[in-house]
Amino acid sequence: MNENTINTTKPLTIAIISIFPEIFHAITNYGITKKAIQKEIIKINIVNPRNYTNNKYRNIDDRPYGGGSGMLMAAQPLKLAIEYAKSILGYNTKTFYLSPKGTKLNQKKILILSKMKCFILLCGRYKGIDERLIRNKIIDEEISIGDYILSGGELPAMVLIDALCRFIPGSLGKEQSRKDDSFYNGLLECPYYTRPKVFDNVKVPNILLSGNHKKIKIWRLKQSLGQTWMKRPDLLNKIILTKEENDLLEQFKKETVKLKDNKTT
Ligand code: 4H7
Repeated sequence: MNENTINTTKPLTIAIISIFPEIFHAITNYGITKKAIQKEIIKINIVNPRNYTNNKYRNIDDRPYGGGSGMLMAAQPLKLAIEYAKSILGYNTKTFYLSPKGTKLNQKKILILSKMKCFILLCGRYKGIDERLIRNKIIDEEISIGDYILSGGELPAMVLIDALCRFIPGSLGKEQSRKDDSFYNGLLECPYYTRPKVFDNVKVPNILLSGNHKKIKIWRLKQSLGQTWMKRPDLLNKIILTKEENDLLEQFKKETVKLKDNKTT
């Protein structure tokens, strides 16, 4: 696309079902996610299911059948909130439920989501939701952001949206490139340094001060491969390295062994 081309792509619209709409100020008011909204790259609609309760006190929680501690989110107000979101976004819009039982979110899934036109995120609170929303397929998919327990689905929803924003063309400025992101090419990022040249007796690697951009690029790729090998070797099994990348990694390994030897002797 050049500057004469009109970008007719519509914003990716995300409806969020949550009883705490203000929490989302964290992404609507700060940083790259705020910019993405201002530039109409993404659009966020928050629906509070409390507005769909039918009791005087606007209670959304209720006791679980069979007893036990804690409360559940009742099915009816959540169903109505989802239906309202669908009346705006379209009746075939998919609904994702952020839950510890979901399939684990990763960069590949984020890429798939970033190409969608719209979707609904349901944020659970209390002990979660009435199981019939899942059994009746009102929820299309359960997504987890990792194996740990949180008190609500709002943070996972924001994690998902933040990661997704980085994938949509136009959301990142010139200074932040998606290509530099860890995982973009399946590798971790290279180390970065800024001023001063010496900090706590540690000098910035000479190559970065050399001004030789071709060499710097190769050094960064080598470090990127090395970081991945040292910190997340499992990631290397998922990608195929070129001959050049393989050679660079071998060089890195040799140098690292040398460093280790120096330390111990
Ligand atoms: C759905 C069902 C997501 C949402 C249950 C959500 C972790 C993740 C929640 C629960 C989440 C994740 C209710 C289970 C409170 C734990 C103490 C909200 N936690 N909860 N219980 N990993 N919590 O993506």
